[in-house]
Amino acid sequence: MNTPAVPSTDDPVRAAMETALALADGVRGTTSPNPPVGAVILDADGRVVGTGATQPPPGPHAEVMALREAGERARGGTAVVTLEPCSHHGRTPPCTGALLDAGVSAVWFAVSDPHPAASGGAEVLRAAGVAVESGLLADRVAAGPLRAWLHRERTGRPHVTWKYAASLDGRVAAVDGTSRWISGPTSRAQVHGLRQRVDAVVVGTGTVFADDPWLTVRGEDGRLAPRQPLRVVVGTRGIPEGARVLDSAAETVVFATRDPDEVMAGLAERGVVDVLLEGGPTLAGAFVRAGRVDRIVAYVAPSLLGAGPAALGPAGVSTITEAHRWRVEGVTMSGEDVRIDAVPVTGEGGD
Ligand code: AOF
Ligand code: ZN
Repeated sequence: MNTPAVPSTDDPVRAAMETALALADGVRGTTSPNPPVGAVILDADGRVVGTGATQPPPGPHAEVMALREAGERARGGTAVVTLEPCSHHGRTPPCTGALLDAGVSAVWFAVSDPHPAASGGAEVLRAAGVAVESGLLADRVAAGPLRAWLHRERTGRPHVTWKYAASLDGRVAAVDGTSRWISGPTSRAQVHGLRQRVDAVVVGTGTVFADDPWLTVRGEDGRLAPRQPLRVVVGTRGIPEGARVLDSAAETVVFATRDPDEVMAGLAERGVVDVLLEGGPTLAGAFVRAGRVDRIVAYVAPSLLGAGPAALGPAGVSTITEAHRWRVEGVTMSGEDVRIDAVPVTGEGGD
């Protein structure tokens, strides 16, 4: 085929993959248990004639959405997709069939589909005479929109991001228990963005007693977003009547256990892939100890408290050599706060 193996930055295929990546990012939190995928169709002259992203199950896959928009203009064109097109009939017919029916002559995808039933799309397309290339922007796709789903495919468990906001001396509340607001408005707004992109938000009963959090996604105007993540409360203490997590703004489930794996199994059963763990220290300690935190997003505020609970409760460390080791993959300013992103030393990286 004529397309170069590694397109330059001004290449329409590369630009299309950037668009597909952004499209995939835009549907994070809405597609589980399916992966959020983006697709762009270029016509034979390299012009964008269709864009699409995975719809909530059992809705169409990204390729089908993009092909619908492209119509006849897809014939002889190129499909650019963040995930290898599926070759199986699941909730929806195979995307390989849709691409062949549409008459595309080339397909570029970023990441191979590891799902046993859906994989093999590249071979199916090649066998039908379509030029197929893979790997373009694969690292960014795998570390971004596909990160949680790839983790779930690999481990069978949802992906967990532990988010916390602490003072410069690592505390999440003052000695009297007050914690509003440790982080600044920019960080608090970012947290709504994080919640928006996950399937479930998890807290311990201790946090429900201490802070009575609402755990909803709100816009800048304070209004509830149309789609809300599942609210999850973990612990054996029960929840006080009238707690805000029990209102009708979003669905809530309670797990009367302290075992992270019981929680993970329960969430996996519900099709949850991407989890935001929001505290508090006791629950976070249990998750870290069990090796069930896959990424940390820490907001560190330039304030000092001197006393009060630390961000992390007991996590099975009794001497320095037992410390849980993390690799910092990003440090950014968030208003007046510092945001630190970290992954386990054995982790995969990403945003
Ligand atoms: C694609 N494009 O946009 C997505 C894909 O049950 P189904 O039919 O919805 O298929 C689910 C599987 O398809 C899922 O496990 C994954 O392997 C793949 N997802 N494939 O070609 C898409 N979301
Ligand atoms: Zn598909």
